[in-house]
Amino acid sequence: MISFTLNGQTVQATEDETLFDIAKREGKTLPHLCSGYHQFNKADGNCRLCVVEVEGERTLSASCMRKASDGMVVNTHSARVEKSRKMVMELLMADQPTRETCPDPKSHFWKMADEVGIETSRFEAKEPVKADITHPAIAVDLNACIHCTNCVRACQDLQSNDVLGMAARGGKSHISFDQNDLLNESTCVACGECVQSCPTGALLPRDPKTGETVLSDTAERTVNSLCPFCGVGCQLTYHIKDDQLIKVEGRKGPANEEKLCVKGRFGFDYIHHPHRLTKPLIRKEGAAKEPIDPANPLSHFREASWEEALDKTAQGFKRYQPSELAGFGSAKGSNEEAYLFQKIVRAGFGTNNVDHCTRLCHASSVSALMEGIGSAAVTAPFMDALKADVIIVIGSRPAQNHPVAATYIKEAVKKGAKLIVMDPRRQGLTRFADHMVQFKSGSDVALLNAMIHTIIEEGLVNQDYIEKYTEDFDKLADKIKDFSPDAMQEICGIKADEIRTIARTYAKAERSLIFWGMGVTQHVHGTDNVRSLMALALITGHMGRDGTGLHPLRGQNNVQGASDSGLIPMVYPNYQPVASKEVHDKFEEFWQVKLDPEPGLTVVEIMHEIQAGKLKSMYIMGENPAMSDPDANNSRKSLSMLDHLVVQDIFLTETAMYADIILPASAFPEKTGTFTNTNRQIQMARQALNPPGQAKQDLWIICEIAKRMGLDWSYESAKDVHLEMEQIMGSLNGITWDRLEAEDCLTYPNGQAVLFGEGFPTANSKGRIVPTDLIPPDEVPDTDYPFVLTTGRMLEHWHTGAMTRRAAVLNQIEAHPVASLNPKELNKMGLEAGDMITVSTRRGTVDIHARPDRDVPTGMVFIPFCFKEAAANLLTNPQLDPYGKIPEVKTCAAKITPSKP
Ligand SMILES: Nc1nc2c(c(=O)[nH]1)N[C@H]1C(S)=C(S)[C@@H](COP(=O)(O)OP(=O)(O)OC[C@H]3O[C@@H](n4cnc5c(=O)[nH]c(N)nc54)[C@H](O)[C@@H]3O)O[C@H]1N2
Ligand SMILES: Nc1nc2c(c(=O)[nH]1)N[C@H]1C(S)=C(S)[C@@H](COP(=O)(O)OP(=O)(O)OC[C@H]3O[C@@H](n4cnc5c(=O)[nH]c(N)nc54)[C@H](O)[C@@H]3O)O[C@H]1N2
Ligand code: SF4
Ligand code: SF4
Ligand code: FES
Ligand SMILES: [Mo]
Repeated sequence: MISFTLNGQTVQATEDETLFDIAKREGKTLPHLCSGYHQFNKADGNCRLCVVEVEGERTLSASCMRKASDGMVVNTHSARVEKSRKMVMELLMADQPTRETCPDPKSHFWKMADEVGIETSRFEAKEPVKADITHPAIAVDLNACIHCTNCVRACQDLQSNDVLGMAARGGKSHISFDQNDLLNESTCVACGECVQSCPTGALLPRDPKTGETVLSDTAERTVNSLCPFCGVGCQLTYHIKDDQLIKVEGRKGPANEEKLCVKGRFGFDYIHHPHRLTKPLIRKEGAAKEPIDPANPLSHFREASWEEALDKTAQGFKRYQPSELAGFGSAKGSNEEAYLFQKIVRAGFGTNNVDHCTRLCHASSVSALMEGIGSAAVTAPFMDALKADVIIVIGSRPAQNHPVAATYIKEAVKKGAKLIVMDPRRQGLTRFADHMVQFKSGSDVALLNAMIHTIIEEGLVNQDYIEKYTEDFDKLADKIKDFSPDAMQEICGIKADEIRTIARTYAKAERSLIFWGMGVTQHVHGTDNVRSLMALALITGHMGRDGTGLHPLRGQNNVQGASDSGLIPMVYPNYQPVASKEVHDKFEEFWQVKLDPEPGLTVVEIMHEIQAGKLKSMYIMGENPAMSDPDANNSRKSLSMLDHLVVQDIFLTETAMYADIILPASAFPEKTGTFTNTNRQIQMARQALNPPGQAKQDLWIICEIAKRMGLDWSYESAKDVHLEMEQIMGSLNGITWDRLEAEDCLTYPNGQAVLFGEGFPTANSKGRIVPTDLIPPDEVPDTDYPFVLTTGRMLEHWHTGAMTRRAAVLNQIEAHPVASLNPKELNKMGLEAGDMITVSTRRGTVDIHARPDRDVPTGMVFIPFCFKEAAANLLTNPQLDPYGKIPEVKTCAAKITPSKP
């Protein structure tokens, strides 16, 4: 600690605090434009508005750059300082339109002008330039730019998107997108970080509906909450006027530090879409179950009162035996909703047939991780990328699907970490990668086992770690003999030398961290893929220390929490096995009901059992299986065969069209609850708005159905539910509702970010190494179906498109269904960008626009599953991984023909 004089007062500080921060802490925020306005990794010191006088020094100092030192005497508002600030402000104002003609009269800039006491400038104005309103989300008017470079640093340092820069020299220098491109034609990914950092209004957000710019201070109120989309769990602030969301800004959460991506920042308006369900709907007597006429989607339904809809819902469920009922809960809902949903199925329906989209997602990760190390959550948070020396990203495209997590990986690379990307397709992280390992799809085990072979053969294993913390290394060492890089190179398409190089790089590093995603899990051998990744980490001891470990990137905003809360057929909340008599008895006692002793059915099994006549009725909340389950023709047939289907959603989804009763629910900003991100961080979301029309809170709806099924429930709020969860979920130890309210974010278990430094939660505390064999994909290309079809996501759209295709900005950026192919394949077929093609597999056919994409290898076609007009899942293979029961949606055989005009 040091001590110095600030404006006549003695203050204490540390040596790394800046004078700006100390003054702020002491209650005096100094005028500022280039620093302190937005969260930056480092201050810049270029606007000179924050200057202070240090006694005995000839020049004034920028307080945002200057550290305090012992005994220094600082004055923040001396006559010299005031005079200098006025001059600075006048010079900056010369670069501005007048307050009346500028883009944002209430901007931070004008607040600073008022604070410093400057109205007009005596200096010459710069040449006017044309505003750029080509982008649907961002309006650019560089007439208001003061060259503070906040946006450049936001784009480069915070997001590592590297679109914005300064071009030209001297008086002609200016902000530029790429090579001075229009924003819409640049490589901008619309994360909006630059917009949030701009103090003048030169960059402003646009209203998604009207395109008008949204000025500072428009909001009547703000609410601190979370992003509703992905598992990164960005904290944000909703800005509200006239009960409409008008703007979203990033907030300083531990997982995002104010950063957001295009969906979180500009994708909020789906909640105000006219398609929102606002009244309960009941299928008309005698109306058929086939899909509804798209032009008149409500024709099969009539409006109903809540009383009638809820009574009919519960009476319907009561007609069936427990084994004839099932429920799909939601990873978009809160922990409290997930807990109540699994409870109503278990305690009210009397069955464990309750599952959710994790089955299509990380089920294979969960089965491998539970088997090997007794815990399925990540062992380290993604921010630990910054502490790693080597990072592997396999079967995952974080720059697109976890964009804010990706910023940490990109930053790590800039600071010297080595990045190995392993994926059949190139991607956003490729340009940061030291090794882009573009291997053959479906050959992960071959590639990973060849790496393990190298590590064992070259003695790069961590013998101490293996002895202390693992078992069955011998079995692996024995099995791996067949997997030399030379033997595997043909199969995986990567040269033996390259395999050896990446194996050494991973093994020899002090700290290596592995991220993986759906390219690893969504295969018939998904569990084996994860077992191989785990073996890599266990034999090298890259586990349990900062910057090491295993991070299966969780997808949905609450898929971690929904799983933790028990939306899984074989386990109760906190992974307590249904099959254990002790656990079963404990829950019977705790809930005071009779419970089914048998584990339930999984998502795809449920779809099959409907057609076998065993399942008759379902409750589906916040999932869209008609679009997200594999082999959609078949899953839609199953949905149509149900006697009694109740769908609780915010839109009339493709799934809801098969419903007998549709219950209009609350969207994310309309409710309060806790959500768990991929880092095991439990965070508080707060209600910003009321649901529209007669739509109701999800929690209320579940409770009302439960009451009508004879359950004696009296939860008034999410807090009541959380209090019950705290009693039965050990993982919530110390994580109380009140603490979450106050602190916004708590990590489980016990605040530990990195797990397993001292062994694993297994019977003998050791991690089990499970050797794997080569299993080919269930369907490989042949002469009839020569292409590999792979499916997945795009940056702007969320899964089945239910939300994002109703978000104006997102749907303008990606408006039409596209299939991506290598340009060489398009040339071969004589096709151009945008031409229609027909893609078919043994299960279905879609007509779709062709998009040339060099990231896709020849022989492959990629289709995202967000477009209902060309639903990718009409094509996919429902074949399951035997352990995780996850379908192989990442690869099947397809043929492509140009569509007939
Ligand atoms: N924008 C956006 N973000 C999202 C989502 C969204 O819908 N939209 N969804 C969220 C959810 S729930 C999830 S689970 C995550 C998913 O996020 P990711 O795991 O990144 O998902 P995908 O895009 O499906 O596929 C990942 C990668 O697998 C690769 N791949 C294909 N076949 C193989 C293979 O055989 N081996 C390997 N190693 N790789 C292969 C693909 O080329 C692709 O790059 O994203 C989350 N974030
Ligand atoms: N071909 C192919 N298929 C896949 C995948 C793939 O890579 N390829 N990936 C799989 C993966 S990883 C996943 S996670 C699944 C995702 O599959 P789903 O979970 O079925 O997909 P979403 O579109 O996210 O569905 C969410 C639904 O919840 C509704 N909703 C949103 N917020 C709320 C709310 O607050 N309350 C209520 N009641 N409803 C709400 C939305 O309108 C939407 O209908 O898809 C899987 N399917
Ligand atoms: S929106 Fe994001 S990617 Fe685009 S210029 Fe701004 S900071 Fe860069
Ligand atoms: S990274 Fe994920 S959580 Fe963050 S803003 Fe984007 S979609 Fe939302
Ligand atoms: S805020 Fe310190 S120099 Fe700009
Ligand atoms: Mo997912």
